[in-house]
This record gives sequence, structure tokens and C-alpha cells, in this order.
Amino acid sequence: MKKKVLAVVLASTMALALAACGGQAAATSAPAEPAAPAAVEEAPAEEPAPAEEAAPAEEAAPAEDAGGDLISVGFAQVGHESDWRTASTKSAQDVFSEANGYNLSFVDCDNDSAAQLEAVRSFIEQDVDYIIIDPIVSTGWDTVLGECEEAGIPVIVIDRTIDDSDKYVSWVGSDFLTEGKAAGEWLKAYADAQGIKEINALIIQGTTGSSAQIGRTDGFCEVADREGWTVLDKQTGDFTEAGGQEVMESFCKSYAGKFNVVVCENDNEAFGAMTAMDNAGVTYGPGNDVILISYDACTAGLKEVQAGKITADFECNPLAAPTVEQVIKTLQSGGTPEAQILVPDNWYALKDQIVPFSVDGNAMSMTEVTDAVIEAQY
Ligand code: GZL
Repeated sequence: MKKKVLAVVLASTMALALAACGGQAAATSAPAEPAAPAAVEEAPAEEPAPAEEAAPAEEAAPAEDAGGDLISVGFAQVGHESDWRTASTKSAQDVFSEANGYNLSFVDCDNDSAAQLEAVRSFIEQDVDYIIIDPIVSTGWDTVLGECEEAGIPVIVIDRTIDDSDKYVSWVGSDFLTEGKAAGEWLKAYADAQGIKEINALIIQGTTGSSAQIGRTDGFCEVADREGWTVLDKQTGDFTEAGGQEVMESFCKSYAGKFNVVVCENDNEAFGAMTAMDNAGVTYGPGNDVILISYDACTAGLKEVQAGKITADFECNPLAAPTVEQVIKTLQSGGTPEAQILVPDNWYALKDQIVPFSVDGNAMSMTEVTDAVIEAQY
């Protein structure tokens, strides 16, 4: 039977990243605990229950398997590059706790695809019951997924997609292409409402080859091409604040005075771009030189919307773990889970920046950023 030791394998930076990002998950969860040191630890007797929502451990029926043992889950996480990632990790650690009936083997793959494949193979060696993968990039997966299949270990993919293999049970995540189209269609509607005739955009992309980057870029650029906008340049900021700042510093030099829109493919890149624009004397946000568009809509991102810095923020919901647990419970009971499960995303702006728009003929609603909305965010 699978091991009973809670194996938490974390890069030492994981503890720093969690502490630095604040790691505040949804308002219903306790503030992120500093991550466990890189070691194998006995599962704590009592997992701290989230501040609200979950019933105390004794009431929540543990997920144990038929033999009364804990269910072992291996999770190969992208890394610790953003606030979004911190929330995603905490969601999984909250759900797949020993109090809930699980042994979680967690590996922070530090944005390294080779390390991620190695982590999946380590889970096969551990003979875990289930493997969860958030794939750093969308290709290079068929061989190792074939090994999981041969080992009889079901794989659940979350968040980003795997595009060169279907050897997994379910995918749980967001529609990145729709996120990109929503940003483009909102910009079209907002620019029309503001009487802005010309769009000259710069795009700070996410990690090259990740489905989140591909979908957001393709979706936004589909609208840009249709509307005849100019996309002056696209470069990857790798979903990090440092990357966003570095790319924006270069853009401010190369395209000084030539751009009026900056699209950052996540909030942490937007934070870096804001620093670079501040240093270059470029103003951004409603009523300023540049319309700043971002994705993720994490708590810190919505605070920048409220501060009049980010003009509109397009959410990508990081809290997939509860849905993944339902997939596992379906499998445990001999059922067949859905192959694709979309988690809902919302679009955010201040009241004056909310304009009606549609995506592929579907009317979109936007959420006004208020203190209460920020308090409830992840
Ligand atoms: C998107 C997710 C992306 C986020 C970034 O689903 O994979 O990776 O947008 C994160 O913040 O780094």
C-alpha cells in the first residue's frame, strides 16, 4: 500500500516565495503557512482547517481508499513564479491534506520541464494512487504519460494543457483563448467609448510555449488583426515580475512615445512593467498615456486596478484543487469523470472602465473592483 508519510519535497525558495508572495489564498482560507522545509515530514496530527468553509476534520469524511488507507497523490507543480502559482499550490495543499485523507507528494519544478518529467517518474516509483500535473509547457509529454498508463496510475492535468498526448483522465482549468479574446474585445469596446482611434500595443508574454501564453496571445492578436491594430512587439517576461520589468525597460527604450497599450500576460509581469514605466516617466491607467491590461486578477492585481494602475484585469481561476478532488472521488467510486472541466473566470475593472462587450457572440459581464471583491479574491 502506498506510503503513509506526508512527503513534501519543496525547493528551499518555495518557502521564500510563499512568504514573499504572502500566499494569501481565497479569503476563506487561512493565510499561507510558510512552506515546509525541503524534507520528508510526518504528516502533522491536525492540518489547520481553512479559516472558513471546510468543516472541522472530524466532520469531513476523509477520502480514504477501500482499504481504509490514505490516498497518495503526487503533484508536479510548475514552480513558484507568481501570486497565481502560490494560490494554486495552497489550494492543492489545503485539499490534499492528511486530515482530508491524502498523502500529498508535492514537487515545485521551478519552471524546469526536465525536472517536471523527473518528478512524474518519481511518483511512478513511489507507486502513488494518482498523479496531478500542471505542465510547464504543452509538449514533450507522451512518453512519460505512457509510463504512468503502464504503471496503472491515473493522471489529472490542471491549469495549462498538454497538446501532444491524451494519456490522462481529465483536464481541469480555464479557457486561455477566451481570456485573450476577452481582453481584446474589451479593449475594442473601451477604445471606442473613449474615442481612441489608434491602438499601438506592446505584449509582455507568459512562459513561451505554455498554453496560457499561447491562448492569451492568440486570443488578443485575433482581435488586433481583425481591428487593424498595431502590435509593435511581443516578448516573454516568463510570468515573473522581474521578467516584466526587464522587458518593459527595453520596450520603453525601443518604442518611446509610440505605444498606448501594454498587455501583460499575468499580474506579476504587470507589477514589473509598472516599475519600468514609472522609471521611464510613462503614465498608465485610466486617463493616462497607456492602457495597462493584465491577466490572473490575483488579490494584488485587483488592488492595482482599484489604485487606477491596471485598467482591466482578466482572471484565471487558480483554485482547481476542489474540482480535482471530485475527479478523484469519481474514480475512487468506479465512475468516469468528465474529460474536460472548465473553471469559471471573471473580468475586472473600476466602474468607469466597465463597458459592454461580447466574445464570439456571447455577452460578457465585468465585475466592478471594490473592497469586498478584493477581500474575497484569491
Ligand atoms: C495560467 C497559469 C499562469 C498564470 C501565471 O493558468 O498557468 O502561470 O497566468 C502563472 O501567473 O505563472
